Amino acid sequence: MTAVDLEFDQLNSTVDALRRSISNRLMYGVGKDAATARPQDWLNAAALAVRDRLVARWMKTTRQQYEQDVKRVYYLSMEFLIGRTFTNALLALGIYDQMKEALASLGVDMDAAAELEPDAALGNGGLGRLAACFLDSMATLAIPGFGYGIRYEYGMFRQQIINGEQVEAPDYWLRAGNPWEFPRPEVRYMVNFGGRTIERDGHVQWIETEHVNAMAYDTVIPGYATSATNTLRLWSARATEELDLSAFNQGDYRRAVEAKETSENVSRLLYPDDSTPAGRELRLRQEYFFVSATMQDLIRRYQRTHSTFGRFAEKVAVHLNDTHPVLAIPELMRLLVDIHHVPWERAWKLVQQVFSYTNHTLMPEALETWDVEMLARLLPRHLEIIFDINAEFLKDASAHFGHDVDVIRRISLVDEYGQRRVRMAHLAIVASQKVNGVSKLHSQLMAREFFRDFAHMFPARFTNVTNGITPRRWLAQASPPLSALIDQHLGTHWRSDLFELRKLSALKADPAFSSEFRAAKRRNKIRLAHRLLHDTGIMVHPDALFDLQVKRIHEYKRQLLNLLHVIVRYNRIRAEPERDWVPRVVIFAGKAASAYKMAKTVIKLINDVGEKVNNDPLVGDRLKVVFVPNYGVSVAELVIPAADLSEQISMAGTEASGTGNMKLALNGALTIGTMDGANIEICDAVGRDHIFIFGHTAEEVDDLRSTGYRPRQIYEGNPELRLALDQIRTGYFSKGDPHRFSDIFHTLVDWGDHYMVLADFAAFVEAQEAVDARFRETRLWTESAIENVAGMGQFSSDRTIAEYAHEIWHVKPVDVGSTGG
Ligand code: T68
Repeated sequence: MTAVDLEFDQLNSTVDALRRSISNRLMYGVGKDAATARPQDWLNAAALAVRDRLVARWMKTTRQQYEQDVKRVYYLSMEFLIGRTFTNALLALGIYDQMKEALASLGVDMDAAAELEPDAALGNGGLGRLAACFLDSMATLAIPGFGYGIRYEYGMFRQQIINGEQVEAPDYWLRAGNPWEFPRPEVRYMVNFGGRTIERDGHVQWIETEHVNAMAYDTVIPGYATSATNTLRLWSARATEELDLSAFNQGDYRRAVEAKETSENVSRLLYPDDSTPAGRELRLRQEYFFVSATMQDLIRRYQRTHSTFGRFAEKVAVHLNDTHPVLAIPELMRLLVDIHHVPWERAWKLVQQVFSYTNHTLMPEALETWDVEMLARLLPRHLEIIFDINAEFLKDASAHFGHDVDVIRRISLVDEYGQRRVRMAHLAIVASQKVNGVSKLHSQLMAREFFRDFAHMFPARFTNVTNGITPRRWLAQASPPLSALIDQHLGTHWRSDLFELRKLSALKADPAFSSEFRAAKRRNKIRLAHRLLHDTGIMVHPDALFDLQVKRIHEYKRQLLNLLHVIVRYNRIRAEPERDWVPRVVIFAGKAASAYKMAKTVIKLINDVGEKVNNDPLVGDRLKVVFVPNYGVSVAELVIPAADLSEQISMAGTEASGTGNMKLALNGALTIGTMDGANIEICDAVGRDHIFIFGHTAEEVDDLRSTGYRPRQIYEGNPELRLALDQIRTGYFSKGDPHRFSDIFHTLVDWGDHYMVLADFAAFVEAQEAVDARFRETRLWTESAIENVAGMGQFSSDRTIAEYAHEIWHVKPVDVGSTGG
């Protein structure tokens, strides 16, 4: 940044300047005067004032990228779970305090106003939030990166808990307008569906299609303490102008207009299914809709400065966040070959140079496939291209493996067992120059087991990039008390270099620091306790151990294992109320996919157990069970800083990485966890003494399964476990409906216990006893908590993005100058 820019920035950052801007924006942007403005209007006016301060930087970054003709990375994701933007933008610009004062001088309480901002909840869980952390880090590192996705009108559903059950309500997040986005009606691309293909003059044409326009909405993504900013471009469906002429000519104007209306459904809503792909046609349309617009857009941008495709791979990297955007591969082939007349071999080489792919799950049922018949109907040209890619690939594979039919069947892009389906992960692997998993264990399992044939063919293609989280949102923003304390001792630079936190290690034995560290945690616990009382009516004591399991509700994540321990603890307390129990508040939060019955039953069971435990006078404050409704980014920012204990208890080999585990450790929670996903790396980083590891390893899980796992034997052999399960089975927690939870019982005891809850139960309870023992030793506990914070340097998404940029995308930062901080 030049000295003039810097001065301009500083002038704009004063309380006075901000107050003037807010008043201006209230009048000319929102159209209200101060006398009638509601808090929401003030928030919008303040947001616009902030946005104005980002725009100059944004244009400058964009201009510099253009002038320097840099290589850009396109991060394609069906999900961006951004959460709120206001506070985040203030912190990035370094004007948080000034804004608070400016608003106060106008009679507005900033904290209250900030709570009115809806979450941009355009994602399901970890995968979507990871994409949002990556945007933050790409901007902060000044990497020329664009996020591309869908501007859903309805984001992740709002979860209400009514009578202990999940009830879904639509999330119309755009109701009050979205001050952060710029509509770009001039940036539109036509996206086609259906029709058929013909050959003319040696080129394939895709004809007789139906179409819809994709219109761009741009959101500025500010970097922290830099003037670099990036763009998140989300596509919204707009009906094309022409009407269905046949209907129109028959005088059926209404039907013609209605058909246009339905074409806009494609960007209407986010599919709320995490780890269980919905095999629905609209989902396939969504996937194609956004990648087609994106590929057209990036080609247009490339062509602004290049007249041939000769340098395409030097200037473009396209990253696939899981398989959801994989149709970008045949779409780019189609655009290059059919539209721009690049020869097939040349086009395929380019494709293989620009794409890279991250896998986020290995559970077979979660790997995406699409019915060949549906593809043929909706995207006939793409299916042809996929078949052509497959034919060539299988030739190479035969050359590599010899004529081994089994291998060929296994790796083919088309699954021929039963109804033919295209395996999207296989297409991604074949077309990508790099394929990565999201933790060391996950990447190993990918290369050694799930995709071993591919790894054999393309050993250099497979790599690991362990996930990370942005410390700006997950510590600086979410925990003002702890970040202020760290600032006092280390300065503020840890926000950009999280390895700085290492220095906290030296302070862990300093009694003054420890007690301030505890005080910070306590303030976060009090903040949460107030909210719990207000939202659920449950009163919890801030000196209790806050034990948190927050994540999607899924059998593999084993909320049931946690709950079985709760029930056993409850029974123990009732048997011996006078023992000096370590008081615990066990907090659950998370959404269940709307069609996932077992997950919904688990939510009901948690609430029923809570009802019983929380109202038992014999138990009192020794144990509380709370289900916090509507888990999402904002709820996470509230609960994570208040946690003492972090539950990361998936069956080993099932959680690809986890990122909540990192957020909690960064906030000084100790982990109780299995050797799964990134837990293993967290364990290495914080030290075995500061984490509670239990249960079967991934290898032991495999062994146990192959030697014959008998959950019923475990049930019969462990009296406490047996009692707890019998209570579930016989209606102890569901008086009046004794069979409500019998499926849970049978799943665990009689139907194979697929996620080996019972196999890990005894070890889990033992680990929980060790947790209690440590918690009694306040000094030791605090030391461990500090070691957890100190060890989190490597889990910054800045480190993750630096690895992607260097090892996978081969992109460099653009020099724009820092703004201090
Ligand atoms: C998560 N995956 C992994 N999927 O479960 C988690 N799936 O271990 C990992 O840390 C995280 O990704 C980031 O790498 C998901 O969140 C989905 O949300 C999803 C959405 C639609 C379809 C399938």
